[in-house]
Amino acid sequence: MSETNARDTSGSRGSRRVLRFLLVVAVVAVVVILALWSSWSYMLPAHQRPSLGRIFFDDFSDGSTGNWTLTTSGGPITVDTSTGQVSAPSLNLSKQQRLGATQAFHKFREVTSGNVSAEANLKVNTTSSWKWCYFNLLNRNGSVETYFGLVDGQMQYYAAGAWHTIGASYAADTWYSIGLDVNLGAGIYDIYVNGVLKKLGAPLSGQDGHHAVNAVGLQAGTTNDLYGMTMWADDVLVSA
Ligand SMILES: [Ca+2]
Repeated sequence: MSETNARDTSGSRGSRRVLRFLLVVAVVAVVVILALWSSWSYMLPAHQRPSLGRIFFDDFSDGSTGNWTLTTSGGPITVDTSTGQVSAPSLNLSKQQRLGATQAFHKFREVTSGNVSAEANLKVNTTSSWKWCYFNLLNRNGSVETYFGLVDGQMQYYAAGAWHTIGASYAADTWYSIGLDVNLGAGIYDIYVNGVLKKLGAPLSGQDGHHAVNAVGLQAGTTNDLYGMTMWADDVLVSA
C-alpha cells in the first residue's frame, strides 16, 4: 500500500467515525425531542392535544335540549336561563323523588380506539348525603365506561365495587370544570378538576367488556323522597 493510499484509507475511516457520531447525536436528539413532546402532550387534557378534534359541544345557547335524549320520570330537565358557566343558559336536571330517573344522554359516532375526552362544567345545589350527580362516557350498550360522580361532598370515581375519592371536595352552588381523559387501549382514564390532574389511570368500568364509547351522559340522583337535588351542566364537550 502506498503512503497516499494509507492516508486516504485513514482519512475515510475518520470521516466514517464522524458520520457515525453525528448519526448517533441525531438519533439521540430525535428520541429526546419525541420524549419531551409526548410527555408534554400527555400532560394536556385530551381535547387540547393536537391530534384530537371536537365531536360534540353544547353550551345550551340555543335554549334547547334537542341535542339530548331525556328521561324525566324522576324530575324535570330544562334549559335554565338564570345560570351558566361560562355563560347562561345551562342544563338543569332536578331530581325530585327517589323513584324514576332524571338523566340526559347525547349519542355520537362510536370511538373504538385511541383517546377520547369528555368535559363539562358542573354545579349542584347540595352536598347532602344520598344525593349525587354523574357525568360520564357510556358505551353502545348504555353501560358507563368512566364512572365519575359528585357524591357526599367529594368528587369520586367508582371501581372494584367502591367509590374512591380523588382529593377534590365540592361545595354547593359552585361551578367546577370536569375533564375525563380516556385511553381506550389501556382501559383507563384521567380525571381533571378545574384543569388540574386529580386522578391518573382510573380503570374504565367495562361492566360488559366493551370499552368503545358512543354517548355522554348526565344524571342527577337522590335516595331521599323528602329532599331532591338539582345539578346543572354547561359547555359539554366530547373530543377524540
Ligand atoms: Ca351556557
